[in-house]
Parts: sequence; structure tokens; C-alpha cells
Amino acid sequence: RISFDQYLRHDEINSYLDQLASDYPDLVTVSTIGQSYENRTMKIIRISTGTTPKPVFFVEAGMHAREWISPALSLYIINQLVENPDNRGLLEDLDWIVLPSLNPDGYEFTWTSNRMWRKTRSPGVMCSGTDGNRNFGFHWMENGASNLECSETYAGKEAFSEVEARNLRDILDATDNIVAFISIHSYGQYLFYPYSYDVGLKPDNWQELDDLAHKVNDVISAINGTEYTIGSSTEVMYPAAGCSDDWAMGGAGIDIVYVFELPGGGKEGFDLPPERILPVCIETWEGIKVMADLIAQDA
Ligand code: 0X9
Ligand code: ZN
Repeated sequence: RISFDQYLRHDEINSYLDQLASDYPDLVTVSTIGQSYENRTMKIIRISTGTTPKPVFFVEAGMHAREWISPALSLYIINQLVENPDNRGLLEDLDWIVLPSLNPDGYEFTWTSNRMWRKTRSPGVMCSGTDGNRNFGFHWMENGASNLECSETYAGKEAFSEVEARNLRDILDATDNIVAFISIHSYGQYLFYPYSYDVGLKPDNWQELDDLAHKVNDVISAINGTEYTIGSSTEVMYPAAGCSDDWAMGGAGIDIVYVFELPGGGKEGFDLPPERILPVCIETWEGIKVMADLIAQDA
């Protein structure tokens, strides 16, 4: 049984997915999308009812190693969709794919060596690691990214230098009919939509994305008062080229794309204490459900 009073190691995350695949064979398919640089297995779970594939809602988590609430929320989403029969309606018009652990090497490093590690763990000359969220090949390195390997926002030797970023790119390419993509980070209570590679560049459907984000925030803020700042990240935070959300929209052609920056906590903001996992998951899930319901109406 999964509980949300503690964070899980990468292997425990994979075990939970495998357990669901064996407990719910009609509902769940777990597949491997590749290995990480240090050879950890990267899995996705597809949750689907019926016999024909439906439009897909794709959830990415665990890009930045220290943002532990991100994989935790993705497991909560999986738990709710699979193990809570009250949520079957969310599977009527959509399939869900969740990738809980996009940076397993960095994540394990935060458990064993440095709690504040952010990047991947591929070696460099002076420093290890590339910022996965600067490594995607859409306007790579144009803004808000570093070519210095010791920087926290090092974009890598080239676009898609990181196998973890390639694994995500390849599964997005190989999956038909993804209607929505969310990338879960922490912290700061932001709900971003593309583009983040340059100042003032918004997609054609930005108004629709903005409206939907406000509806999500209305639902979340009604629960514990958590308010999200909404906008393109260049407007409300900083420009950052090479992010997975820009790739999802500009590279993979997905129309509805967001980044969640969940609430912070703890001493460093990223080290939200375990007793905060459940409240953050509960309130954010309410927002994600509304997002999915509204998307399903148009899908
Ligand atoms: O800098 C980042 O990669 C993200 N913030 S974090 O504190 N989680 O590292 C922000 C991403 C920039 N915005 C978008 N990708 N839209
Ligand atoms: Zn992040």
C-alpha cells in the first residue's frame, strides 16, 4: 500500500508502478522508455479504460532532482486514477500517461549525497550534470541557459545531449494524440504556459491557456488559499530556453501545455516536509481534475 506520508526512492517508485500493473491489468500498462545515464530504468504508466486509445493527458515529473514533491504528486495522481474508483469518470474521455521519475540519477544523488542537487549526473570536465530543463531542442541555448558546465542551468554540450531528455522526446514522438502535457516542478506557486524561450512570445492559443489556468487556480485556492501566479514564464519569472514544456508544444506539437511550480516548504523551499506531501497533493489534484475535465470536453 502506498502512503503519502513519506517520499519514495526511485526503485520504490518503479515497484509501485509494477505492483499496479499486476493488480490492475485491465486498467494499467507499465512500460520502460529507456535507461538513465547511470543505467536506472525509466518507466511510464498508461492508465486507460476500454479497448480503443483515447486522447492522452501526459504528466511529466522528477525533472529536477531536489524537487521531491514533484514525483510524489505524480504518484498521487496515479494512485487516484487507478485505486480510487470515484475517479473513473476521468478515464471516460482521456487516457493518462505519467512519467514519475525523469531524472533518476539526480534524484538518487539527492538521497545519498547532496539534497540540493538539481541536474542530471552525466560527467563533465570540471562539474557533473546538465540541467534537463535547458536541454530540449527547441530554440536551445537562446536565453536563460548557460554554456558553463558548473552552472545550475547548464544546457549541455548540445540539445538532447542527455539520455533522459531523449527518452522523454522519443516517447512523446511515439505516442499518438497527446492533447495535454504538464511538467511538475517546485517551488513558487506558478502555473506557466509556453513559450519560455524568449520574452513576449506567446502561442496562438495563449488566451485559452490563460483562462483554463485561472479556472484551475480558482479551484486550488478555494481549498487552503494557495494562490498561483499565472502567465508565460518569460513574463512572470524569467526566460529559459530548452525546457520540456516548450519542446512539448513547439517540438511535439501538443496544444495544451503547462508547468506547475508547486508550493515550497522546509528550509530550502525544495525540502517540503513529509507531512506537507498530502495537503499539497490533495489541493493540486483538485486543480488537475478540473483541468482534465475541461480539456476532455473539447477533446
Ligand atoms: O528554471 C526552471 O527550469 C523552472 N523553475 S525551477 O525552479 N523548478 O527550476 C522554470 C521553468 C521555466 N518556465 C517554463 N519552462 N515555462
Ligand atoms: Zn524544477
